[in-house]
Amino acid sequence: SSDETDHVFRSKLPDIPIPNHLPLHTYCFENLSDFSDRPCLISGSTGKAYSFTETHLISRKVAAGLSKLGIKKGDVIMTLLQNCPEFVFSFVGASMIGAVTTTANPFYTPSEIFKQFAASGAKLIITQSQYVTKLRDSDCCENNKNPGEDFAVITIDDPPENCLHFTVLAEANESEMPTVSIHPDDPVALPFSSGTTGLPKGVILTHKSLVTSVAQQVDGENPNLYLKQDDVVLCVLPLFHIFSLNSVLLCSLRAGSAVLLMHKFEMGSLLELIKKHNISVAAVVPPLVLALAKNPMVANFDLSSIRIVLSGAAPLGKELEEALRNRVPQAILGQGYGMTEAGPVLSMCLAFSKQPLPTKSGSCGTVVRNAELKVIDPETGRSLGRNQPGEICIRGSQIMKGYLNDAEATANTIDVEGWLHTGDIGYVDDDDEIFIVDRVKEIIKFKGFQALCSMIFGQVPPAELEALLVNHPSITDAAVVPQKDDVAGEVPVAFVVRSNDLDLNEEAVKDYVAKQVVFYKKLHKVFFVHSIPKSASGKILRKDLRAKLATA
Ligand code: AYL
Repeated sequence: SSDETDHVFRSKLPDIPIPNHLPLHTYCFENLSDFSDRPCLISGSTGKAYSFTETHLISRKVAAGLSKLGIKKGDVIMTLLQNCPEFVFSFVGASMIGAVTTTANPFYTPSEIFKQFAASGAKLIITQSQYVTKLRDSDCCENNKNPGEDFAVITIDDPPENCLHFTVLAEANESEMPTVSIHPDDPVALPFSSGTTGLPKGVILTHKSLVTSVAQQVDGENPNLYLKQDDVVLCVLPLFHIFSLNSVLLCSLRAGSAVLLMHKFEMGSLLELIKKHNISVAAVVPPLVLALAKNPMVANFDLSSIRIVLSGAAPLGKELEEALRNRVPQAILGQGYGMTEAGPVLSMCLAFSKQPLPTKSGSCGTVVRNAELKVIDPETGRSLGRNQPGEICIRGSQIMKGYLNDAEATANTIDVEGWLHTGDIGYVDDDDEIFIVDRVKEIIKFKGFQALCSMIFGQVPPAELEALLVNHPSITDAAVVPQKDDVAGEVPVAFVVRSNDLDLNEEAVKDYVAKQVVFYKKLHKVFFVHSIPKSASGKILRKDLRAKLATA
């Protein structure tokens, strides 16, 4: 077999026993009795805290309430929520009855929400009253389904007409929760991602995937990410994204750390909350690192409680890491590298472990344990040795089961030997540290965040924008590629072939797209061309277009 000739990289930490036969909620609360009265969830805005016992109890009530509303094992519910305790109760409650949560971005437009709702087959939405108008928008009801009539809509605040209040879940009788038997390969979470190519797809994460991934981070004698019971973990990154859901929420539940929930990012309140709650672990993304490093306000606040800063989801430059070090000299700074489809964590900084190891600036950490990582030549597929950049592949029980209803995309991502191909180009150095240097996948990553908004991990799938563009009556063909941008890192720009309507100008095309997508997917430029370069098999030659941009 080719395995014999593969260069396979492993963690420097030994493998550990992982109880991934357990359902996710059972695993997360397995050690509950050790910290039952300690704070589990703290709402940043109200200060209200829920202990582990309370969190567990309300989740059981929600499980009973969901079941009373007709949700059964295997059914999908959708959360359209900012970070809040109800997000946690809903996710865990659904898990308890074998239901699956698809997490949607509340900034999405009605049509984006509808696409995820329809594709996931969700039966119920848990949201905030301010988003209900989006569900009533005609774009969201293409199939003539009416919120509140054809599917239940539950709001965590005052329910608008036809909606139910969250108390129908949270005040249900937990003893009426049905007993279901959950298999480790049953799905529990259904985040959406476009992976390396194509449209957004449901990523099936099973109980086994998430238990394995959390264990790889926080379990064992010498956990890779050592979280303690007296830690307060910052949860400002949105829980609808797998970074926050897994490495912040689920890891903290398992380890007994408190989670400080911020429903939106705002620098002033973040700094206040760090001080007030002695936040000790902060999960961040590079744009937030930039804000913490550069915002003059930060200098006036005491950040000495922070002992770990975990950055992930996008590359963190060395200069930026150094600038942050000046603000929090006592803290260990390091990165995690993940991908929704990978469960999500592939690698984590070993300086976060209980017995910390030295690490280098700029590295994304070392492959998590109980997993195998290899680097392959993207042309030949042959595995490469140390210090040679190639496509990163990962294998282990943590990776997704596959894409929902898309066997072809699944087969293109997970090969017959079980290796998940990330579309990221990187190498492993002499000390087993991973460095990401490039990407071969289509995805455009808009980074940054809008003031007063949530943090953005804008995944912009070119195929999604291309599909919208060719739907325009005056556009015959289109291609979308990333363009480098000082602020956002990358922004989407389009090459468009017009039919006969030469009046169609750049602004009109931009407006047409802007109306249909969340703000970070908006086109920044439109170039009109006579044709889109394609390979013999009809694939868009994105490289050629990117090269064109570089010289434009
Ligand atoms: P998705 N450095 C460079 N690129 C990264 C990094 C990193 N540290 N982390 C993620 N990426 C890119 O699905 C990479 O291209 O999940 C990867 O394929 O939104 C893509 O982002 C995946 O984007 C953690 C730490 C989760 C990180 C994550 C990342 C989840 C991002 C849990 O503990």
